[in-house]
Amino acid sequence: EKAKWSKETLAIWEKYGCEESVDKESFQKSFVRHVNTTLARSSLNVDNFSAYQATAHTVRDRLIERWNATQQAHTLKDPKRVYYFSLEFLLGRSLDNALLNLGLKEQFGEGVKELGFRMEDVLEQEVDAALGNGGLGRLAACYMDSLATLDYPAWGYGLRYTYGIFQQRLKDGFQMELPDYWLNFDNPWELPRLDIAIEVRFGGYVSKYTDENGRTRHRWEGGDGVQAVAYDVPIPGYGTKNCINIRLWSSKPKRQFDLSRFNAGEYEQAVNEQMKAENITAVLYPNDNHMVGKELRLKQQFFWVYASLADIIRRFKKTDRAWDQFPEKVAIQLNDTHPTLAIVELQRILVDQEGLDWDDAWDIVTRTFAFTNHTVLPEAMEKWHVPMVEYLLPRHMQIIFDINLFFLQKVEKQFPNDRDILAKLSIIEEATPQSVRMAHLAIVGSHRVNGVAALHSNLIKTTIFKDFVKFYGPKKFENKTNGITPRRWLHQANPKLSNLITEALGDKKWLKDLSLLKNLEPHAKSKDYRRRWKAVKHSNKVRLAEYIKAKTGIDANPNSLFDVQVKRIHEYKRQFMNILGVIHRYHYLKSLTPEERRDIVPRVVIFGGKAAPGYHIAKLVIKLINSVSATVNADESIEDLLKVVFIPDYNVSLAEIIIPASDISQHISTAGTEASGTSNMKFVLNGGLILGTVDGANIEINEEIGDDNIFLFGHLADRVDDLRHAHRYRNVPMDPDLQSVITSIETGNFGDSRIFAPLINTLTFGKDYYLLSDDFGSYLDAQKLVDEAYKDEDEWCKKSILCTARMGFFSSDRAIREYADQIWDLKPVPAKA
Ligand code: CR6
Repeated sequence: EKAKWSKETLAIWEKYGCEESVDKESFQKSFVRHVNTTLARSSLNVDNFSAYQATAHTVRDRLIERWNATQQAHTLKDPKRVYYFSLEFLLGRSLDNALLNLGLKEQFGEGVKELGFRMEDVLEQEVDAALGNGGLGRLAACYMDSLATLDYPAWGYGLRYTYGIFQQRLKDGFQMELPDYWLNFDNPWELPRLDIAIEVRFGGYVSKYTDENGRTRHRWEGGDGVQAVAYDVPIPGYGTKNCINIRLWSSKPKRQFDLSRFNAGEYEQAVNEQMKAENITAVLYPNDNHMVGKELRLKQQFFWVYASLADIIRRFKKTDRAWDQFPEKVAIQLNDTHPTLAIVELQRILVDQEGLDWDDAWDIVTRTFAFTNHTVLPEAMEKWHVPMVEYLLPRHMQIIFDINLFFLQKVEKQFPNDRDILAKLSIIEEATPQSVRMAHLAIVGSHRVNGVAALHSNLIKTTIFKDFVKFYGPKKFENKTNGITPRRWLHQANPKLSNLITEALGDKKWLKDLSLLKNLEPHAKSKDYRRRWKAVKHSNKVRLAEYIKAKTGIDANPNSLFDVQVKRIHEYKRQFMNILGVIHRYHYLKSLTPEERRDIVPRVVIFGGKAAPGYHIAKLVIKLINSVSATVNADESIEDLLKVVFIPDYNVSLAEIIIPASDISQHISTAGTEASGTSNMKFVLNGGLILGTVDGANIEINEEIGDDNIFLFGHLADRVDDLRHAHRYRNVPMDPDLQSVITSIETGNFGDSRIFAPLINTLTFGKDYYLLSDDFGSYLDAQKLVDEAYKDEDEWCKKSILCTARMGFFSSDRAIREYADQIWDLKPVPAKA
């Protein structure tokens, strides 16, 4: 296009195409312009929210510039790209992150101040983008930050849910769910691309025909169409001009409405189709580590992978390349099994539409995809009933059967007459009705499979996928230990600690190379440095205490030990064990003489987290925490020695306040159940110690920071099967301390005990599947060690500094480099120096 323009025209484009400045004055100019034009407000009518919007738009303009430059540079260079397919991106707030990553925080902060606002208040106006449940969604967000920061050519693909994860309220201590209508006001962090619309189809039928070469071919025909419309979310890197893209699809009706019905006066039916179409991306399913086989969820998955693949292929086809080069230009990472249908859809495109032979197509498919597994919990394994898949996606179901047939033929060849292994490896589960095992499909259709922490990656090889290891050999399965971005989880969430670190290390290079934190170690010996480190932790605790007071009315004394467990509420995470431990402590405190009490370390035990709306046992755990909280906090005889707090509506921006304020945090899953955990890394990076089981990434954290700086307890993963077996078939007596706590609940010390019967039954009739009784004794012992250690404030502070200093390994930059080098074969492409 440019070539066609006259010199004069080009000159005009160039004259006005210069970059927006980033100094204080240009900020103010843009800010006022956005107030007056974008918001259509007079300068006399600006509240904090408008100030936020104007600031956001000012930053957005600068983000888009980088985003454009990056996309142009990548189009020009046409490097291999990675596409990260994730049904969840838990981004949280964007403004502060963009200001810091772009290096604008100081001058824009000054600018906004002179205009009469405080940046803190402005930042507080933003609602979280909460398009995820927990660890998996936040991991995707951290990985996007690292991909951008390290200049990798990468895209995220996901869904633009109208409603994110529900908001949690408490009523009489019970969880209530409110819809998260996060798009109520305009969202400056997305670029609607209404021109990019892809028609997606469901249903219909398959017809067979013979092509000009005499080959039998298949065609998917008929069915109902909906549109996928693109919304692009720019993700700026830190200390680079690169800014990558997450493309989120929103569903829209194909036609506005059925005109014939409309004209016939059937208005309601006329808009029916519209409503059905918009339903697809209406809401994020609120289950963490739990599969619910709803048709709408399957539709979401297909809608998303169909549109994303069409988009990727359109981009690939812009350059005239042969199909066998596809895997040299495209790597697709499957974030859990949610996008597994992409494997089938790519095979369909290549065979049915592009006319490739099955085997050639399958070779391209398997070289393109890689699969990350995030759990070993049986209830989380995705399985879809064959009749449902057949009805929604008739051609895809045929292709799945064919993939399975060819796969099992190879298995048969390698293990002749072994029917057992065929049944175990089959993509189809032979039950009534049959089901498609998505994990099996994902393994068969990928060239690499990875777990998310060392223990987890070993576990999948020896348990759920062990027969696949027999068939493929061990090399297809590897480990990629999760990581977190230090930009958001230290620099942004804990600015005071970030400054103190920068001061000790001399510059901010550590934010791009987290291994440099090791140079903090010598400072642990400096008394003055420790004093300042402690002061930072204290001020973070004051900030959290103020938040707790404002939200719950509870006084949390910042001089107490802050003991935190914040994460999704799940039986396997054992918040139940934590609150039972709190009751034990309460009884212990009540048994002490005033003399003995003087030696006690005061504690504030803090909980937070959402329970899936249909997970009744998890909801009862929340109720029990709140009942214990009510009793303990109201017991004046306990004074400040123990406070129990449940902070409602835990989310990313709340995590940014809680994590920097923790002295000790709990990561106490039954060994072998928590694939990795990532908040454990965030706490330790912020100088918080952890109390945990020998599970997930706790193990590698221990290896990095040393035995002296972590409190581990409980049975190991290799004991779990035997212990469960014992509960099931022998009469194992309950741990006596646990028994007395349970009796206390049953006596009514924490309100009407009948409410809690189903919860308590999990320990008795439920055979204590998560082994609370087996671990309770060592849990209490570990808690005693924590109390003892905290008495020596100075020693504790040394540990805290060493923790931070030794966390370099857990940067998501390290994790992303491993994926890029070992799975994607991807090279950085800086947009501009
Ligand atoms: N629930 C794991 O349970 C892990 C994250 C990210 C989880 C958790 O231990 O840290 O993934 N698994 O890898 C799933 O969501 C299936 C999670 O967040």
